[in-house]
Amino acid sequence: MRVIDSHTAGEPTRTVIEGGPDLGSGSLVERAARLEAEHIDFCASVVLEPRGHDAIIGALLVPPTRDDCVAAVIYFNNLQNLGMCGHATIGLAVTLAHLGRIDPGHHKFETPVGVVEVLLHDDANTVSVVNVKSYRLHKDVSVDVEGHGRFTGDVAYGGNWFFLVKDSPIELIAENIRPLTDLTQKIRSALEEAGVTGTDGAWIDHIELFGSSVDASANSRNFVLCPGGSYDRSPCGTGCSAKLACLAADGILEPGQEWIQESVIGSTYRISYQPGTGGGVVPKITGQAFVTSDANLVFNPADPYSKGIRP
Ligand code: PYC
Repeated sequence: MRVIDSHTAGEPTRTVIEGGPDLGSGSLVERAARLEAEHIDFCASVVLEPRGHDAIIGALLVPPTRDDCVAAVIYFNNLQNLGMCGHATIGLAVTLAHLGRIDPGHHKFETPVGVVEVLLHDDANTVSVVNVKSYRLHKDVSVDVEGHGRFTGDVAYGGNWFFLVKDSPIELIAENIRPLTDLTQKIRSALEEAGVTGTDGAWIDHIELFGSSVDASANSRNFVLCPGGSYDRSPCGTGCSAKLACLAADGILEPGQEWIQESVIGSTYRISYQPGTGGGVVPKITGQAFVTSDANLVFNPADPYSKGIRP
């Protein structure tokens, strides 16, 4: 199985180029459901140890259903599929450029939650993604978090579901990744216990804490807990989209105005939005990705961990 690894602002993506499962025909939503239901061994073997690790997002290329899309992709992590993934979309664009499949310019990718527009800049490492429409569902939802007291945040959609807390009680620095992970996992459990969900009962699987940026040129710093328990090394493309929806709804950021979002490791995205039709925002995320390896995964039937180490 041929894979190309990249990182976007520090967050890794593994794109499966050849050797992935045949998901048959149908819409991308149907094929994504088939990947999750019938090909768990494939997903685990690509992203889990010993070949992968908790933070890797897999990107499976499948035939697009639309003529205007240069690629169709299903993202998956160590737990499940992801509807959209901002950092992996930037990584995918750079990967396709590395393969000579796309040139700098405008392209469209199909994802299970909709079509996203991608601008590959001339350096072939910088990418701007115009994401699916994003919106805030609830403002100021409060939950009691075991050992930490009451937390108030917004529930917003950016291609995935997020709970966004404005003022992190723990400093957002790499040295605090362990306590930040523990706290955000507890916040997520508290939301589950309180029955707080996204639209149609969707699990709020990402938690974002915000605070002041370390670099004075950035507007804010974040820590993002991902569904499988790892943290996002990048400022999280879909998390930035949810943030933009909240900034717009609060009248803090004007359409087209730029915001620089810093991650917990100090990497940045430049982000902005245009108003969405019928509400919400259409986010634009700009970041850089780099290819780190072009490899073949080897599957030996005698290897007891060939299908990944699963707890
Ligand atoms: O960039 O959207 C993102 C993302 C989601 C989970 C990890 N990265």
